Amino acid sequence: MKQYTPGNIRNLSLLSHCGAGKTSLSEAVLFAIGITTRLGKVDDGTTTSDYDPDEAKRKISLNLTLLPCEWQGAKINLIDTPGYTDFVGEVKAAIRVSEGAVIVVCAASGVEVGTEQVWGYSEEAGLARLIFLNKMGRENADFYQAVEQIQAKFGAKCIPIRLPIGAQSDFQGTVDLLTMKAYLGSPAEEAEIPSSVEAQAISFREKLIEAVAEIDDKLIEKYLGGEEISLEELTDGLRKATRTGQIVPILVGSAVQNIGITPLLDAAYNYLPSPEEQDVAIVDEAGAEVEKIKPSQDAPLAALVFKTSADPYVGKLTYFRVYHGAIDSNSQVWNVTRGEIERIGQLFILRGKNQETVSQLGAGDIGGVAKLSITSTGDTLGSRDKPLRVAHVPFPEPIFSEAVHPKTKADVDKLGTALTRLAEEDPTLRVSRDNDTNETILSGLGETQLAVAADRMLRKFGVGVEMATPKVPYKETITVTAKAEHKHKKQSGGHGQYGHVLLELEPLPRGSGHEFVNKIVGGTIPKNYIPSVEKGVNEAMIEGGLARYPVVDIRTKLCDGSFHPVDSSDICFKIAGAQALKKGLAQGQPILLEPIMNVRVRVPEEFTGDIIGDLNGKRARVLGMNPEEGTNVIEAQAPLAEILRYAIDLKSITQGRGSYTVEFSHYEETPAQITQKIVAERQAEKS
Ligand SMILES: Nc1nc2c(ncn2[C@@H]2O[C@H](COP(=O)(O)OP(=O)(O)OP(=O)(O)O)[C@@H](O)[C@H]2O)c(=O)[nH]1
Ligand SMILES: [Mg+2]
Repeated sequence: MKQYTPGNIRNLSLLSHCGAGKTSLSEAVLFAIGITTRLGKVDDGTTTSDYDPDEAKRKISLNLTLLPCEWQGAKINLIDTPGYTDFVGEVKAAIRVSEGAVIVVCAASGVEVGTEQVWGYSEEAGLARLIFLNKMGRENADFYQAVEQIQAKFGAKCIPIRLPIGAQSDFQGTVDLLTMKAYLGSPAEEAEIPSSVEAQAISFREKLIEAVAEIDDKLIEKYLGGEEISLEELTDGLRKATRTGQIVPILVGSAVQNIGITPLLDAAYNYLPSPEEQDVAIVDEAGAEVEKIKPSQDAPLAALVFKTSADPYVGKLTYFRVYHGAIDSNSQVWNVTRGEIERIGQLFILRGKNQETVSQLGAGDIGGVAKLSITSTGDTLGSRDKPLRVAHVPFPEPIFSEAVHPKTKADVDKLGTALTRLAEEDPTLRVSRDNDTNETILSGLGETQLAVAADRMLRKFGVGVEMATPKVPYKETITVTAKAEHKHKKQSGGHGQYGHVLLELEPLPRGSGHEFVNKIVGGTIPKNYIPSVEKGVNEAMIEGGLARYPVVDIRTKLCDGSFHPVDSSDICFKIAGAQALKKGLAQGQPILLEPIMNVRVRVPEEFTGDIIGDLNGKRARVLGMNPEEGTNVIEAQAPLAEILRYAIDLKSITQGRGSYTVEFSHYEETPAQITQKIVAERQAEKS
């Protein structure tokens, strides 16, 4: 591909509810332009976009895919994204590097949960938008009903610029409301507008002209004066209004029938903004905006790394978008985020999995490079002389965790590397180690994402794992003060053993941990043995007597004891300390403590009752509710044990309309009934 100026590029994300047809649409684009010679199918796993074996297997997109193509002499960097909500990290990355979006809506299903979500994300990011009503040939497809619904949800600014000719099995083509020409079949042939849609076409064209005129003072005068508005004026007006988000043009077609595809490219080229029209926000280390600059090719580099993929055979692949300046193959750049030099090898553009080498990529363009050594997702590549930093992708925080259990000994050894690589590829995945439960925890956004991660670990790194709900890190403590004594004494010929301690255990407030206090006076236990007593106590605290969980929130006072001048030793006092503690814990009316989490659930208002009902069933305390723009934010505290799989429950209660965050708050006493159950389980585990 040749070099493109910022004004001659369109970076464009395809966004939708899952399954509305983004991948099929991108496949149709490549076919319509002649980049591919046969139209691949999602259901056969033969599309350019869903090339990942896991995508072909599941028949859904899991990654963002770059699909650049040339149209009207401009480069359109089409980015296909996944619709399934677990993979919203990829959607956010695609949006971050785009100026425009096509919101794909199924003409039969209309606006769905995911449509509203991506509408919200693209609005937040300030993207100019087009809407494509896809699947017009499908059963139940109804263009006019879908348009009505879109306008009800997103406003009257969403306005058709094309109408369908026929629908469902009779879907034949589209009418261009700007030129008032009809196009039939695939490849499309120009025709007269059929009489069946003529009246609709006239009426919708009128609505379109009115909407465009309203935004432009000169045009409104003409319009009200009854003057004809020319095609050029209409196109210009529509371009301005679309770029500022005052109008969102609606187009129509069918990806699998290859109808309405090139008009969509025309609209993207004509109406959506180029990188040249978008000032680049430069941020400081903390991500706060410091200035806005006009993008220019002949300037210091600022490029954002928005994705990294790790393949054991191909190696590490870095995807970046240039905002300012240009980047050259076989050069050196300054990694502004890390303050280090990075060596750049051969640059390329990616189309699906195919790479095409290029010598340079300039402002506004998107490309890839292999085997970078220090750079990861979110970093800015720049110049050392004038380091400029651009904002990171706003990735969501992980909310759903599972414990990862390697299947074999060999898998244990390779697990760490595989998990690190996976987390490098997907910034919404996080790996941690729970030292209380001794489990390796993988956290992400949902069950499917973690299941895909497990598949990838096996396929890419040969590591077999099983995923399980993580164990709850319970703790133990006492509720009353207790005294305990232990004398460790043995006489087995020759040298004897002697250590004797008297402890007093006191309960402390939650979160205090453990305090050891030495109250020995007058040398009843010589000073040099005190650390041994403490060591014994500490070791015994690791497993409490109730259910073998760590003991916390107590003060252990070493009050008295005795020693033997010959038989006493460090080890004897350690044993005495440990044994005394165990006795003391048993007498202190021990209880089990469980972690309590702060939960913030955001749902549309109508689900508030169901959410609270469900939370109550999960032993949660609802602390408050705050209405926020048609949604309700419910704040609650709930035991971790009850909300380990909340992501799944929330999805099913709200059909995916809810979201939540969760963080550790504090430990609390576990109710007696539940304690009994856990104690019984732990006993069964041991035997
Ligand atoms: N009838 C009909 N089916 C379509 C059309 N476009 C896509 N489909 C079908 O809809 C299903 C989903 O299509 P995809 O292209 O995978 O949709 P997607 O939006 O990429 O899905 P995700 O990546 O999972 O979000 C597939 O079975 C397609 O064959 C269309 O225009 N007409
Ligand atoms: Mg897809």
